[in-house]
Amino acid sequence: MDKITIKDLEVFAKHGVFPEENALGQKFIISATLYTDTRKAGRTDELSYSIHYGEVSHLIKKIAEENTWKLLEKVAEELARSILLQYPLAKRADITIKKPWAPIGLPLDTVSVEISRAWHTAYIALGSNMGDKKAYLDQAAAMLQENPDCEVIRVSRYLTTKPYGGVEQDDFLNGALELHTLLSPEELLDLLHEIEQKAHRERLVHWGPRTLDLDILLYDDLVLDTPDLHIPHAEMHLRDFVLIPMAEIAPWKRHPLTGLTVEQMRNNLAKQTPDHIL
Ligand code: PH2
Ligand code: MG
Ligand code: MG
Repeated sequence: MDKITIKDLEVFAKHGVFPEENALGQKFIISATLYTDTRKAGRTDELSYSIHYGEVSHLIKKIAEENTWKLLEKVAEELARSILLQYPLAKRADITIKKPWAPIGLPLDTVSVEISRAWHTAYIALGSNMGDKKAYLDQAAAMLQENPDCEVIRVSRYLTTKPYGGVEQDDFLNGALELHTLLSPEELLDLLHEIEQKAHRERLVHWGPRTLDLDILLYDDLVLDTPDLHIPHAEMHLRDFVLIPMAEIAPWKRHPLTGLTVEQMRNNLAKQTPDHIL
């Protein structure tokens, strides 16, 4: 992607672990690279199609000077987040923050922290088979939208489905949504668990009845397997109650391991097994 770079902006601020740093202040040197598509601005010569680097420079100075944090990590994180939230055209922000006068007592040039932060696209499966199922799914979408680091882009229609997986239980209401988020996969999982908890979900029977189940299906084209988290969702290609709502919002989206589109996975599954849709 194209880049807009602010290099070595000098500010005077009070960040630091030592109390004298917070009292006296010192010089910080900040660079920011914003990833954005400049094509339209390039073709039209219209600033409104791009990001005003002057404005961003002043935003960086303001945030750095009006706050006092201990860590360069924190300053960098806050700068990246503010830029990504305030400038929708910025898809990714790389921030470097250097301290040339760090009170270390050794002959070094600078100490610095460099981070890269971005908007990510995730697809989430929604399910409920207890109580007011529609209200639980609606509430989940609303709570995601309310989170400042998340933006719900599209929500599928909901469909009533027979339980899949052998446990004798009530029918489900299922759906899927597309989310833009600044959260990491682990943070997103924590947020989904928090929302499930607020829906009074109790984990009694594995795969048993639930007021609300929120699963990460895809996160960009990431492949990630940890004890707590499997992305892409290991069974998404086997679940019509996932693929049908997904086919409504992103039929062209490819599974990062098999290369199959949602539409193709849906058609393959339909050939193999009778569906669970009621
Ligand atoms: N979720 C399960 C197990 N079985 N069946 C349907 N129809 N819908 C679900 O969301 C569902 C399921 C485990 O998460
Ligand atoms: Mg599930
Ligand atoms: Mg789950």
